[in-house]
Amino acid sequence: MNQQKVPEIKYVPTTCPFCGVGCGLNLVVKDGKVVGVEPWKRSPVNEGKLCPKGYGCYEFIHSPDRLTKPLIKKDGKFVEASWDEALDLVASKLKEVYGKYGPDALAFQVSCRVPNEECYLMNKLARVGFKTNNVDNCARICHGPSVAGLSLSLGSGAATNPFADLLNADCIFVIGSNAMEAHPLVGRRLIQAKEKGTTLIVADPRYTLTARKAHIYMRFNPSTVIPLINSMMYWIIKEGKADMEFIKNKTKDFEELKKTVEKYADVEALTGTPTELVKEIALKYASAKNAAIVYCLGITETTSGTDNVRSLANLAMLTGNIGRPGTGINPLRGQNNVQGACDMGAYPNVYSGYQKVELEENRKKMEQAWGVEGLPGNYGLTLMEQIDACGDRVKAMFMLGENPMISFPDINHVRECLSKLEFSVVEDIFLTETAQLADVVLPAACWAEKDGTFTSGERRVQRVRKAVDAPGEAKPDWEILSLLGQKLGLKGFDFKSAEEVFNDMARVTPQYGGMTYARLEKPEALVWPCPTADHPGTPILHTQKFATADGLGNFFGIDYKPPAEVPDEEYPFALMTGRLLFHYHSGTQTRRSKQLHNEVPTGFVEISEADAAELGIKKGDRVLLKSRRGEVETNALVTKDIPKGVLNMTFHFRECPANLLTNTARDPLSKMPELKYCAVSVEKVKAR
Ligand SMILES: Nc1nc2c(c(=O)[nH]1)N[C@H]1C(S)=C(S)[C@@H](COP(=O)(O)OP(=O)(O)OC[C@H]3O[C@@H](n4cnc5c(=O)[nH]c(N)nc54)[C@H](O)[C@@H]3O)O[C@H]1N2
Ligand SMILES: Nc1nc2c(c(=O)[nH]1)N[C@H]1C(S)=C(S)[C@@H](COP(=O)(O)OP(=O)(O)OC[C@H]3O[C@@H](n4cnc5c(=O)[nH]c(N)nc54)[C@H](O)[C@@H]3O)O[C@H]1N2
Ligand code: SF4
Ligand SMILES: [Mo]
Repeated sequence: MNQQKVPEIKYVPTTCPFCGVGCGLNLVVKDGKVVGVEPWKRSPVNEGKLCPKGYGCYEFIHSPDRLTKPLIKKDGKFVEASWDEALDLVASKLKEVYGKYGPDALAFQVSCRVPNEECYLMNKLARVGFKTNNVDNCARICHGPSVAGLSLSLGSGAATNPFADLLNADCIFVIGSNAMEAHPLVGRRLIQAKEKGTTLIVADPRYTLTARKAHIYMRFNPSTVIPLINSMMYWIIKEGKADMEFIKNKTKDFEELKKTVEKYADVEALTGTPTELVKEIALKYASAKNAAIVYCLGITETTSGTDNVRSLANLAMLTGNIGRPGTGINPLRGQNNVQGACDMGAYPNVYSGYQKVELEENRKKMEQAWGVEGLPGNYGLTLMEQIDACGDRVKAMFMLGENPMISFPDINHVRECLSKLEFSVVEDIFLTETAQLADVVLPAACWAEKDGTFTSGERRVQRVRKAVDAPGEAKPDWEILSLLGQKLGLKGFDFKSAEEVFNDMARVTPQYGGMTYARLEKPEALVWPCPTADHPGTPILHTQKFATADGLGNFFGIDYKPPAEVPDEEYPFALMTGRLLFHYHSGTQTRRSKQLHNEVPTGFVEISEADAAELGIKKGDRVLLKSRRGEVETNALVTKDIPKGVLNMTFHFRECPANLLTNTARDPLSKMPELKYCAVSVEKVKAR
């Protein structure tokens, strides 16, 4: 009898590379290729369940158009180069710019898609190699206002409670989050809680998939969060539902809040929400024994982002809903490793662990640990400031796993700025729209081809494991940065593994100080803060007191400000932008998945039935959108789900990119651009 050879199949447990929920999964490896995804049931985050992106996450790995060799642009065309040649060029050009213009002429943009080890090394390279704090990540245009706002209110910018803890809530208030599409495995927790008897309230300008799951849905006009929350707080105080004991013992400046919200009894004219409904929801939230707030970009991505976040912190503190199971204020962090990128010090004012660069003791500590002198104490340039400063203050830029030519506001402006640089490097897994503009492109290994850790939105630090080899000569980002550090002649860059980088990071980062790869092996991993080797980790924050200097939570009286650009005669619609279940950001990965592409092959704009009727637009018609910054042609989707006067688009599709239209105006505190609101016009494209 012929013995048939059974192909060897390997299952490699790892963490999903898409959103900040941090689902665990198994990559199925056969003949050196990832051929599928299987549930990893022991993960306490998703218990073996995945969303469509999780199931489709392996399909781009072996794409024929992965970058496989370093590329150098010569006479306007990319030419393949050896690693030595490419890294020598990058090292010499960065040094030349540094020598000619000084440290602030260099800028570093760090991905939230790559493991902690790689974010940490980029922060180290910028600071040790070039003495600059111009290092930032895309949290700036995501939950930057959460980091800023929650730090001001509570002393720490992170989510307060674990996702599974939503099952302990009696009431959950979801605002500006479409969790069913953007964080589906948190969406699952919302549904589980509802089945257990929790009241689910969803507030959103659009009747989203998440809103459809709610007991009570509250529609309000885009960018009117502050009057809405102030009004809720007015009714809570008026009806005697404020938790005066909590306020007295754990907070300060309540009087300032009380005085401010007195002006907001009735806000219907501004928000479009009936006062009776605002009052009903406020009292439901305040009367629950344990109530949790879940929010996302509908709160943060505006010029009042930090104020919106502080308003939500006000609401939680007013009702004593913080520091216990089933309570808290939970920003759903977006990218798989956006929490980590911030933790790792890929931020212009802090080293890893949020150690402020302005404090001399922190600089001394890092100088000693890293074996350097003269670390700078200034606040470096933020993501969008780096773009604006191109050609002026900034002469060279290093973009690691960022695709601003699709994902930053006002793409025409981004292109113009990037073209003014004397030198630019992009390190990515594909030749993106941004990479095409670079002088040097470095090919990176993707998450399935390297070791590392991602920190999810609940501060859970989980392992990423190498399942297959990278294509061609692509290398893990940590290895590329280590080699570059060595080319630059820097000490402390001779790493042989991702684990060595992790250990280098953990010894200077208090919240990660007690973590090792060995300790992260268990399925539940570890949740920071975990300062010592025997510390079990900290799933819930602020249980005794707040993380502020005096231990008290800060109330702020916050007044409404309109968005930077409002509809007028020429541009009569408000444009909101966001996501779809099946696609992820600039689409480099999800658009290469057959399964996901078949679900939604291209973009569209949502328009209300009333507006569509007035403009003679029908479903599927081609329409042209214009703003003060650009124009985009796309398909119309006529729907009941959005209010009149409002349009909604996703930004995933390069053939109809929403960010040609969006506004770069920024929140003064967090420097967040107004991605969720700008004025546009829309017209039907006449058949040619
Ligand atoms: N499928 C998929 N999932 C993702 C991503 C992805 O690209 N695709 N990206 C990940 C990332 S990085 C992030 S940050 C998250 C984002 O997750 P979400 O923030 O949940 O996603 P968005 O689609 O941007 O939607 C935000 C919600 O805010 C609402 N909104 C818009 N304007 C306003 C407003 O003025 N006020 C209020 N209250 N609400 C408003 C929108 O109607 C929408 O329902 O998703 C993560 N998950
Ligand atoms: N209009 C509008 N614009 C938005 C938003 C919105 O709601 N509306 N949301 C904003 C938000 S919240 C975010 S987070 C940003 C996201 O913006 P980006 O971070 O620019 O988006 P991604 O597509 O996730 O791109 C990251 C890049 O990383 C690359 N990459 C993936 N894995 C690796 C790796 O292992 N190594 C390397 N070197 N590269 C890798 C991908 O190929 C991709 O080119 O977009 C923002 N832009
Ligand atoms: S919910 Fe997020 S982490 Fe989980 S499978 Fe979907 S994209 Fe991946
Ligand atoms: Mo994000």
